[in-house]
Amino acid sequence: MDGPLDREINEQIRAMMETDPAAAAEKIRQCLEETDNIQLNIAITGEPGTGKSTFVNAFRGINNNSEGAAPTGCENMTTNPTSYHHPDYTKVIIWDLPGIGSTMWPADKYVERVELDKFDFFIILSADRFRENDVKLVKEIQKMEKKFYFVCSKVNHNLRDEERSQMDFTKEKTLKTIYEDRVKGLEELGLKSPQVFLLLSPDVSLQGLKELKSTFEEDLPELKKHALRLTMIIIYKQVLNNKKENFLAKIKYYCIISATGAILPVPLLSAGVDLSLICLAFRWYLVGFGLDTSSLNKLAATTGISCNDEITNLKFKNKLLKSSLISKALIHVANTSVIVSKKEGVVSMLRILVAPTLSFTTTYVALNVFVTEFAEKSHRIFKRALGLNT
Ligand SMILES: Nc1nc2c(ncn2[C@@H]2O[C@H](COP(=O)(O)OP(=O)(O)O)[C@@H](O)[C@H]2O)c(=O)[nH]1
Ligand SMILES: [Mg+2]
Repeated sequence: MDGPLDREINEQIRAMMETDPAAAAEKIRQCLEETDNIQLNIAITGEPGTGKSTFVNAFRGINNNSEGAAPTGCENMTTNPTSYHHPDYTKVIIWDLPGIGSTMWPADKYVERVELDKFDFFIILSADRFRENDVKLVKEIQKMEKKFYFVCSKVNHNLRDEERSQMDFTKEKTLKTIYEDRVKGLEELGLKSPQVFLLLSPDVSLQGLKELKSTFEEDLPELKKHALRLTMIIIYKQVLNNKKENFLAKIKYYCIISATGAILPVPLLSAGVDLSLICLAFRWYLVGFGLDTSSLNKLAATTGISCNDEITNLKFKNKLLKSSLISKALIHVANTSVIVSKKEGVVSMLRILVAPTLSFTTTYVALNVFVTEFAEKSHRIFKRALGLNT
């Protein structure tokens, strides 16, 4: 499955992310303006038999028996995710997914096996009240910060049942009750203003589907942009992880230098070596993760974020972070020395004997903290720069 952008542009942006995150952010900003070029992969999901394949057809404006329609009915269960282009919307691909909770697609394996994370937007079909599997899907989608519509299919069956059992039955009142009940179910899961649509039957001309389509048309540009932003954040995270791995792999060399300095029996030399190394590495990491002042200024300028914004404020937080992390590292040295001296009692001898390990550990801990925290911070800032809340 292709991502929201052509492979070539994706690779171009990835390369920029490695060397110049601000330039990558600017390129992404340009891509966000051309929503026609952004692909949106929509997954139609839910339990088996809820009308997913029928919905795929209706959404594409065709009937179940039209040519090229998704196979429907209990004899034509969807066995693998199958894609369909939408005739009216450019770069919108609809994926008819197998039902969650069937013998072939058990609920506990569904998310991984169906590769739910590859899809950008979800339409969950349910032929009744919320079930455990629907909740599972909603939670997974929320975890990925993606969006979804909830579609209640076969509502004509609910209407028929209510009509039989209620003396004062009216269609409007029952539809309102069903709608409110489904919305309440989603709100109880912590969702604000969930988008719920009722489908009375698979008829392509019916009201529920018309409403869904007009909402979708309105939402489409924003859905595409959201999909692009999320994908770019995932790529950035991969780039950051590679950088992190590289930096972490080199830490042991710094630690050896630090430990070598530490065995020299000159008072305070080891702390001096540790500290200057730590400061040097700190600077490399800042630049490497695009957190130095000039990179942050460039990012702020390209993303149009004002001076009072969080991104600019982070520059000041960096300064604080710098002092607090370094003092943390020194406190670590101090604490370790105290523990050793109390236990053994022969402070000066042990100071020389244990110094290499001590210095090694201190530098190791401090540099690990920097790399991990900076990677995390860089990820948050980039997310923010692309307009996603952190
Ligand atoms: N009454 C009614 N039947 C529907 C509706 N949607 C689908 N069906 C029927 O339900 C059966 C299963 O539909 P299908 O699309 O294959 O379900 P899937 O397994 O979720 O893909 C088919 O016979 C459809 O005609 C609906 O909204 N109302
Ligand atoms: Mg199906």
